[in-house]
Amino acid sequence: MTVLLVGSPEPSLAAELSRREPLSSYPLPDSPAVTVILSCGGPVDADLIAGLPNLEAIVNFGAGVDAIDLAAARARGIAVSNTPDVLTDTVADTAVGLLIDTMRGLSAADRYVRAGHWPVRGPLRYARDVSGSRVGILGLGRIGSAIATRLAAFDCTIAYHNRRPVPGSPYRYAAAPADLAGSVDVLVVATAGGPETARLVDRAVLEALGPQGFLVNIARGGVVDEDALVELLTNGGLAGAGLDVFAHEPQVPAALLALDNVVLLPHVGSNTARARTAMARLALRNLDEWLAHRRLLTPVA
Ligand code: 8YV
Repeated sequence: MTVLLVGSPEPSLAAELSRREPLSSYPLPDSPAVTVILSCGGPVDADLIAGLPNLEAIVNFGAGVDAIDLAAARARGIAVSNTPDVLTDTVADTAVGLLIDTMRGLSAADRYVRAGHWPVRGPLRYARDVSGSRVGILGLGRIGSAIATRLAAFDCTIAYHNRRPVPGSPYRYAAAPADLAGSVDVLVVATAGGPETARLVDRAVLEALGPQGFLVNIARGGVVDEDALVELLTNGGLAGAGLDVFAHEPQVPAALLALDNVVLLPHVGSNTARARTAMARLALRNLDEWLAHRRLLTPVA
């Protein structure tokens, strides 16, 4: 049985893998031997899946499985696992940090001090309060809920949009993304990526958020119409944005680099030693469970 490694394992996973038998990498001398893929950022597309006639399972390092063609896997009855839960708190912390940085202009203020502007230009213009603000969460899953819990402690008024209302949720449900965007100060994107949510935050949603509104995205760049986002940020159609994810990573639209109302992070949502080690171990536990018992511990629904 051959396990195919797709993508490049980051240090936490590489460290765990170095203690094990080496895995195969593509192109394979013998693709019919492959029964399991270990995916680190993919891509696991329909062509790759079609070229592996005995593929049984795809084990993903990461919660997001948007780099895997789930429809192609499903059509062949191939099982897929991810690494949920172990990164929830870490990603939620990133989201709140990014939101505060964006609304209060902390990174811009840091640049101001470093550039020596303070003694020359004096105090900065006023920023916006996070405490007491109205926050819209797009996607009230595990991570969205953890973000909401944190922001509730800042006395924020929380509303959300989700595929369907979450039973028992204390937060106001908005029937559509544009309704949510139109009723909040900051919209936090926490949905899954992939075809179902592609450009869910389109120009109309961003325009509903409006010149006083902020966008925070810790989900996937493809969930947002990036061209419309850049245009609105550039011409004052949005107050600001905090972005951990982009449509074509690691490329960041050049126009954003010049804007002081934008905070840009290189996809570091889960980037702590604890979270990444836990993700690596959970991915490998899924792999071992499949190899030993044809079962996954954390299958993707
Ligand atoms: C990881 C993530 O950096 O888990 C996810 O879906 O976006 C991040 O936590 C990424 O998946 C690693 O490839």
